Amino acid sequence: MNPPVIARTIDHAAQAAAMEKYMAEGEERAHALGNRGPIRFAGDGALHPDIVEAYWRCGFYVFEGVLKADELADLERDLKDIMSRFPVAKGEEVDAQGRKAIGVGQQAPSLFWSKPLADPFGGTAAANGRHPVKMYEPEAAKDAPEEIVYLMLGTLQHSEAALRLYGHPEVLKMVSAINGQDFTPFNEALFIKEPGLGASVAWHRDGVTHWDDPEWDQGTHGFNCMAQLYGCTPANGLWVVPGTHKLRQIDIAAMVEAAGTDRLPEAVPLVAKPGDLAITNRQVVHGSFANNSKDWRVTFNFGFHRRKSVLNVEAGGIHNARAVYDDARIRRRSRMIGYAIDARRQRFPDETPFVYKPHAEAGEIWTWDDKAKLDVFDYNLEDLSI
Ligand SMILES: O=C(O)CCC(=O)C(=O)O
Repeated sequence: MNPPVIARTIDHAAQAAAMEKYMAEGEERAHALGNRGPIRFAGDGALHPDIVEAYWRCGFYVFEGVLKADELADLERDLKDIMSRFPVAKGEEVDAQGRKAIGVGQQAPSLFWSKPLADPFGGTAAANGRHPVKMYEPEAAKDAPEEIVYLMLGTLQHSEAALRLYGHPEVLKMVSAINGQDFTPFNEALFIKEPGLGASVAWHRDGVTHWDDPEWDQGTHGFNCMAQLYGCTPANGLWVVPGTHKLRQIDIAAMVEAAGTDRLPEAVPLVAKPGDLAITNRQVVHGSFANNSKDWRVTFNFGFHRRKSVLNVEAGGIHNARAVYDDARIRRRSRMIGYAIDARRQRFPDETPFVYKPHAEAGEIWTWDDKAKLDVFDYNLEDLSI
């Protein structure tokens, strides 16, 4: 038997008009939330209570002006270097200059490819099926490449600027205020949303463990820091459904069904300028549309957990192989924080470096040198995904 062929025509012009209206309205809602501003600490060193309140109310916060011009220039130089080292095409082993390409010879997950403006995960069983609905896929230009890299994992081994950002003292102080002084790493990712090409990331929330844990709460799955190299707009940035990080159960497919579109009516865009750094709760419903705009969006993404959310927990399967995250595993993965702090100290000697309490208590000293550079190869095999 041959199943019936259902011809589905997409009215791209109507979609584009609806999207424009949605973006304008979403931006207005985003600005009314009151969850943006510089990183501020109260007199006793705690994160300013207004920030803490707004973050937990919304599930995300945009810290303005965190990265200064010199750091942005370093990151941009490394981004260009990284992109020049991508394979010439999917499945190839060399870059455009004939060098061994990034990802070749690595065991750890590295590059993720997509057709231009497509949604590679939505509506598939990939990543534990956590992206239940396929997003709208605009038409890409006829001369667009067959496939593009839109995501790279394990960023810290490919970019010293990204490593130094990971050791940013004010950012780590903020992380420690939210996740506790014994916070742990999660993983690091580079999202590249190139104009007219960048893929969509379908609506999802990140956590895959702990949902039935009696001690579960709004912060159980930690959060991601999202540093913006070029800023982000409603057209190319992340969208978030505020408050959904507080819900144990949520049916994303039903939300899309009820809306009759992937333009979820309660969602707001994360709008940022170059150098802003947002934090996004991993339990909040979030996603991004294909970048059909004229603007680049490049996010240096790095996440952190509360120690109790990962210690002796068996997890994995999405970013790293399934394993029990015992104390030794967490300590080993946390060396990246030590290397980052030291790499940053070398580049920005006038800053006061962050002191990571677990290292201080254990008397561990991490030095960013030639030996360390070899030690970080494939470090993300030991990510702490939950
Ligand atoms: O930046 C994006 O477009 C997607 C980010 C995301 O889904 C995540 O960090 O979990």
